[in-house]
Amino acid sequence: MKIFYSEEHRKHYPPFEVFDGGKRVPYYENPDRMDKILSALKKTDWAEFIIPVDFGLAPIYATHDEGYIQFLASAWTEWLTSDPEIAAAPEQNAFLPATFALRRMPRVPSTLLGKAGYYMMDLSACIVGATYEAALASANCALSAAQEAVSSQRSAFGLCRPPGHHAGKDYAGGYCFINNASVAANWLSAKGKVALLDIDYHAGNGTQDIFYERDDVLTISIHGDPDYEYPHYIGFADETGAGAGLGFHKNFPLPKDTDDEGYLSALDEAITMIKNFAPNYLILSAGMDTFKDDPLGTFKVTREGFSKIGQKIADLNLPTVIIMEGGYANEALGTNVVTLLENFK
Ligand code: OKP
Ligand code: ZN
Repeated sequence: MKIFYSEEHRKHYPPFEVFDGGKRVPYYENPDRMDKILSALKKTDWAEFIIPVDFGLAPIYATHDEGYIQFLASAWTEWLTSDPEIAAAPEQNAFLPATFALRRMPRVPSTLLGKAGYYMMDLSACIVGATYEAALASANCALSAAQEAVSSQRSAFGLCRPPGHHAGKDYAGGYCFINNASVAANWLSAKGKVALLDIDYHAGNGTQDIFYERDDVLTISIHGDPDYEYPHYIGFADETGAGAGLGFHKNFPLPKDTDDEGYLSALDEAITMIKNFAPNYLILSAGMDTFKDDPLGTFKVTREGFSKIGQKIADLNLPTVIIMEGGYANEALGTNVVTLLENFK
């Protein structure tokens, strides 16, 4: 299987994130995640690593707001040049807002800090010097995997970091800056009919936002109920699309402690919906944080569970663009990714 991967992510490693209750903790979404996945893939006899092609900014702007992307591109440098304390110790710092635009007031602020609270939904998507370049390279991994699916009509893997599914049209959040899966899905939607299935533990709010009014891309997310879980405000069962897109979005909010059996029964329903939609391509937002030992999840999915999940999705028999999202149980992450991917090779 062709695996699109770039080393650009490595320097996007903020020295902290602001966690629940305002606690400063080490960055969960760290480069070690990729090392664990790489080393597990390298032990197989089917992983073929390829450096992604640069698709330029056009497919990014086709999915995201221009002002938002320009904010991502310049925020760190503006921050650094605005404060000598930051400039003196850039590696100990990361850029975050301290205010948030209450219920998205419509005026885009003119200042850096105003923009930050407008374009960011939480305190986990820290911006550092390497963030923008890493986010672009990550999107190029997704786009390259999509292009490979078109030309070979086989499945391909975008080993993306940073992840993407929490990034909306004009906001960052949940370790995500550019919505890799959505950028790829939008690009792919010009080549055929696309369904996007998000199996990350957290609701794919960004993907939901981007495709909510569209009927040409079916989006489905299976996740911890936002009633108790991040992102808290979106991902409920009654959110099913709007306008032309009504009926083309589906959320499966699941209870705490969901095990293989509970997960697989929701997945069966999702798969039936995808079959009825009859797409030419599938994008799979593959987060492994449903795993029983994940520090950010409450589900109890096992390694055998990932094998069955992969099998059921692969049985759709569609060229599938698998996009890496979350997964923070680093010691098991490599094995879990290989277990899922094996079904698509
Ligand atoms: C990103 B992805 C939970 C705090 C959550 C952000 C989580 C982002 C998850 N108590 N902080 O979907 O894996
Ligand atoms: Zn997640």
